[in-house]
Amino acid sequence: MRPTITAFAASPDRGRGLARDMRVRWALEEVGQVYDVRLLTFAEMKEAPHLAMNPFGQIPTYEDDGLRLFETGAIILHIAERHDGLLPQESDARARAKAWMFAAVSSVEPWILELENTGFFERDKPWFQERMAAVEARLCRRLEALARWLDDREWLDGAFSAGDLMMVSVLQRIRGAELFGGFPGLAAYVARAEARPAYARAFAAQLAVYHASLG
Ligand code: GTB
Repeated sequence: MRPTITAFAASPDRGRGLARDMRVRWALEEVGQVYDVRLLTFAEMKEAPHLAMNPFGQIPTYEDDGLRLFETGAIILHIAERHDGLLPQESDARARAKAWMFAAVSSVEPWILELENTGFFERDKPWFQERMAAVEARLCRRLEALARWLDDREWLDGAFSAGDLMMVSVLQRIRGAELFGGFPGLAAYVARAEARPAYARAFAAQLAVYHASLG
């Protein structure tokens, strides 16, 4: 039985691997699990069958042998628990790798989303410049702490883990932002992760979907 995930039928990121199915594809590739993909239009994401799997009407979801999951953190933790390759065997190291997964989605990603949302939705407000500066400063403090931790480490805690997979997936969202230029260590960390063969296979798979959507 192979798992099925959902993804955009036509991703608004134009195949750049920024939609969140990419991190699930990457995790599945890292552990060598083949999978199927069900592609959804935006309308289908808001219809009852999909809302029964994800109440927020979003992708990705994950189905395997009767289990239905949403939220990439939960999906990737499930994959990592059931296969070798994404979590250390030793229990303390395993707990620390999970801590980095949570750090990615709860201590770093919210500041990145705040930056994006401010840029998208508040640009026309008279207080935009002041707010943007404050949002950037908050994000930079998180990035400085992360860069300090990484220092000359290859990965966050020993071998590459689901913690790195989540953290890199989160950081990719700001790769093009001017402020990320101030963090060459983090850029190199993202590049190291993207050089992994499993990442390349996942990226190619989502890009093929985007190219097919162009008709
Ligand atoms: N917390 C959830 C998780 O981690 O699973 C968030 C899931 C989520 O945000 N899904 C988005 C979605 O379904 C797709 S990835 N959005 C549609 C909707 O809410 O109606 C977010 C995303 C979308 C587009 C780009 N892009 O174009 O660059 C990047 C990321």
